[in-house]
Amino acid sequence: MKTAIVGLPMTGKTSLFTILTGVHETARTGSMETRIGVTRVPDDRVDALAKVFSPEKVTHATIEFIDFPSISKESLRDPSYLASLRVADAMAHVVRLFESDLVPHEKGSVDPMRDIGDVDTELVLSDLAVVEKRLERLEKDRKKIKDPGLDREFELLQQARAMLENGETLRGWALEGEDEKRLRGFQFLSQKPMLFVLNVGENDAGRMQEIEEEYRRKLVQEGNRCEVTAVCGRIEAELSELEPQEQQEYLASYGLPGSSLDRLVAAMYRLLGLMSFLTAGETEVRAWTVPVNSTAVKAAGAIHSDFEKKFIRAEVVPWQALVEHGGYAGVREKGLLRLEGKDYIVKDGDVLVIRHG
Ligand SMILES: Nc1nc2c(ncn2[C@@H]2O[C@H](COP(=O)(O)OP(=O)(O)OP(=O)(O)O)[C@@H](O)[C@H]2O)c(=O)[nH]1
Ligand SMILES: [Mg+2]
Repeated sequence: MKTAIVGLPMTGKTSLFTILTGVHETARTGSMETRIGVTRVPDDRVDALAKVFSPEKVTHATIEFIDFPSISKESLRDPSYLASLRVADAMAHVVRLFESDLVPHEKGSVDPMRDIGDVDTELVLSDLAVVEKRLERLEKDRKKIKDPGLDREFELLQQARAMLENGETLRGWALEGEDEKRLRGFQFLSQKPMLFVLNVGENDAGRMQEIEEEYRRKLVQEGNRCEVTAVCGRIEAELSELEPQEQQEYLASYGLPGSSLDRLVAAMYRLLGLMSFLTAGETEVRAWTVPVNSTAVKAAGAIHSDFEKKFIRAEVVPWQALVEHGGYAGVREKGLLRLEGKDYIVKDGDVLVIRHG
């Protein structure tokens, strides 16, 4: 899972990247260069299961974060910048809420809703250019070749153009099945799920949850594939040098509900409709990320494509039960290990043992 960290200049993108990945700022060789870091998704369940099984290997889910130079008309014309942005699964737009005389804001004042609108407008204009170019091409091709596929693509792109010309992003566009496949290859920027990361000033750290709620009301609507999370970049960058226990105490003293990593990852999972199931044994304890409402056979496929093809049954137990009863023998004795078929809907935190041919 790749998340692009984007935003206007001096909003705290690199600070956030460092907090999330532990990768520190290094000199860039080119002004359009991106940096990649991998983050282990924090998961208490994995840690608890690892205590029970003492496995050789413990594997958390991971998210790749990419720190992008600030977004602008120029950067969105740079081919390598665009190419890296297109392959991202989601964007995290770092929005500046902090005031600072030492750090000038590109637009002269702090105005989060203006910045959100401006960045979205750049994404929309970039997509519009792609749509118009393709429509021109299709216009010519459709005169020469009769193909219902091309006709449908033409229709869909006209709809896209209407939305984009109206200044709307494509995030709320519910495309399904064949239509979704037809347009997938364009990797439209304004269609990517969007997490707004509010970078709150240290004086407002205590009001972070309140601020997050306020912006959630403004920005998140049913089906518009947006989420909001607040962070305090300055404080957390300083805390990242401390031991986890100390970090927790500091965060609590600022009235912060957990680290930004925990909250950002949770928001990202909600945004993308993801959950985790687990596998546990003496060789490995591991978290696997799948879409919410995945069936047992799809979950098996996430582990190995052969498990999906040759799926017989899944043994399922909630992770708490496995921890509480000290392993499989314990839960089997209590009758807590259930046998489920292909169509079983896997739940967040289920531990699965896949029986396959
Ligand atoms: N006061 C305050 N300063 C911050 C905060 N977050 C970042 N800064 C400062 O803002 C400046 C820019 O931070 P970066 O993280 O480099 O921002 P950026 O968005 O990566 O900047 P560019 O890549 O240059 O566009 C640095 O001097 C940071 O110390 C914050 O929450 N509060
Ligand atoms: Mg930066």
